[in-house]
Amino acid sequence: MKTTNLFLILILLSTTLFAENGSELWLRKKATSNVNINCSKSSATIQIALNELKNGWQGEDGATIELKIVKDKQLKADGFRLNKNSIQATTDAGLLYGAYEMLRRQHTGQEIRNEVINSDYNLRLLNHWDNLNGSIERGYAGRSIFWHGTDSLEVSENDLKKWKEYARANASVGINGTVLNNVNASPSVLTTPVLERAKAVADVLRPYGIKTYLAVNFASPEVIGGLETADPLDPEVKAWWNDKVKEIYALIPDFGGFLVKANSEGQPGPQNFGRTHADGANMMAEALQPYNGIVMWRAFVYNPSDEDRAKQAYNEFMPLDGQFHENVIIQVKNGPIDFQPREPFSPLFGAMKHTPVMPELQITMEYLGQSVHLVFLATMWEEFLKSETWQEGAGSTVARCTDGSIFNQKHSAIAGVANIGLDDNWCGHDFAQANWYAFGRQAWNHSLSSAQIAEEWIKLTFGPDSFNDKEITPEFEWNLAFVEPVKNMMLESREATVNYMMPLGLHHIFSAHAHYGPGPWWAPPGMRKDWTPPYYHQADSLGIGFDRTAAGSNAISQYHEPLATQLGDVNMCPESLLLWFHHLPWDYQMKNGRSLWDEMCYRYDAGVKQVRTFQQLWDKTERFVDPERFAAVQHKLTEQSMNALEWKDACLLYFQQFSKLPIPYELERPMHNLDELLKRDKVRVRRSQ
Ligand code: GCV
Repeated sequence: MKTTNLFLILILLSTTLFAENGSELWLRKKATSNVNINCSKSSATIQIALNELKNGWQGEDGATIELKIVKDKQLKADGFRLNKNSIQATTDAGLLYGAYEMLRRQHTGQEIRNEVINSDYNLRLLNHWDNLNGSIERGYAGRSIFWHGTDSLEVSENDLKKWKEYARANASVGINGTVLNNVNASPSVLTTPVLERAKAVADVLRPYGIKTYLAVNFASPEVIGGLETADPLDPEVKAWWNDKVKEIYALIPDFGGFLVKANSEGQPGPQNFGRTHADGANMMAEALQPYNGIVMWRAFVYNPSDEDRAKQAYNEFMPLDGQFHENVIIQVKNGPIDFQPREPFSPLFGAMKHTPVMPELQITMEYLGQSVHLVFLATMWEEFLKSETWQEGAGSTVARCTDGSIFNQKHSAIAGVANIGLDDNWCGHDFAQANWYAFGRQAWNHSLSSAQIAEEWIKLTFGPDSFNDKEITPEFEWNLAFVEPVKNMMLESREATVNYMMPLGLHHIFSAHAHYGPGPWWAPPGMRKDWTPPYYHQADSLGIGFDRTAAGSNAISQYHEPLATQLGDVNMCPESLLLWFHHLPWDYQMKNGRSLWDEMCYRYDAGVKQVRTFQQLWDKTERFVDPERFAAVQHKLTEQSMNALEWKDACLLYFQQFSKLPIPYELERPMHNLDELLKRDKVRVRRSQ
């Protein structure tokens, strides 16, 4: 081989080996100084804490710190006391969380002082919608990290490596539980060979303080147990679940419990046997109770009926409040419909006063541009968690109604539907990692601001070690020309998406099935109405929007006063939710004096412009980012920009058929025509069926 060829191969090899592919997430900072650590206790968890501190220490060189298990009434189970030279906790996991916090502060330049840091929620879980065959429902980052098929259950070295990296990333942001499989659960998940693989995962997660949970299918006793029924009051069914739970705990002694989607979107449930959700949940809770296991029972239920879909979960679950066992938690999606770019909070939050209720957030961006659009979700979750329910007077925010501080409940919990797959960068989009990070941080501390979370994530994920241009004077230039503008882009990104997809409270006007791209027109004959966009936007020659006031579906009555009155009064309802609650004429006058139609046009236009600004901003950061991640994000922003324009044109041209009004002349003219967009959507819908 010629020397030049060899040389070329070596260069190629080194760039491939050292290419930044995002796989290190926010954990890429390495130690720059030495530390001595004293700790009198040893355990697998503490060993991880020691290694992390040694490998990541950026404090004073040669410092000595102490890790100590203490008795301290101020500390909750996962909490810790952080000091310049010590971390104290009542549990090993507390010490590990303390170690990660200490490093985070060092790596992001935050102060370390004497402080007690407890978590707001006790249970902070990821839900994986991973199927046993390795596919992921609403997954946009490759195949499952847990499952490769029921004929491939053997655990490989690669599996173990991936699970360990996954556990480490989760622990570093405080996530302490994970549901390994889809809520549309295959009954096979409870067969012994599958449980053995779940045990292997649990063994890797345990030292990182993470418990393992499974989503189960309510019909399992019939499908895999050979029983004639799955009726929760049937003694044989109860015995089947008791035996199954015993088998699980023999394999996984610290198993967390079950997550259940029942009588929802075709899944079996207690109602198949004339029983209630409480009957079903309590039967499982009884089986799990001796082992301290819990049941997370989802309230995502709706049926094709004349009742507004937004009201159905409340109607079904409120009468059951107080009937659930202590180890049942009702898991409620943040909004009353389904993870839309903007929804009001579900009225169940705070209303169920005798049953623990946990929020379910969606980290994977089913409805927000999937792994193509850059959307930082912390702002959406912050808005949700800080929403005032008024259930127990002022200050009864959703966060406080669910974290145990208002209602005296044994368990407080929060879940996020994971956006993780086998892609090199875990999440499909480098910036989607920020949403995994943000979920963990907000689950730990729901008062953290999105701005702080964004800044932490940027400083941990990028930085001088990955500068493309080595001449940069790090601190000053980096902060001014990278951290600040990128943070601002992240903070603006969700509102931009709301603008170009569905401003002013519009919702669920997506292309069918895949939920990617616009489809406000989709309503094939015979289709269930509540699965078609016209059901939600209700556009006609008179106006647009869903009337949920007393004159309409009266969904506002499910909210507590004074909120119900505020939402029901068109003059007091926040404009961001106007068309969620009101059907208004096209010439309705907005607060800024524009007509509703004009305002819609301006909002769509603003969304498109915002994404174009993101493109410009990102291009200016090239010097600060390694070529691989720079190009990957640049490429995605281009696609997002094209998508935003498609959204704007599709929605405005479609709604214009009803409003019969011109798009204000000072705005950019449509770049597509409606026929072309309809054809494009037909192809998209066909492909996704
Ligand atoms: C897991 C929506 C999604 C489904 C999801 C369901 C749920 O309908 O489109 O993919 O199923 O919500 O949360 O159960």
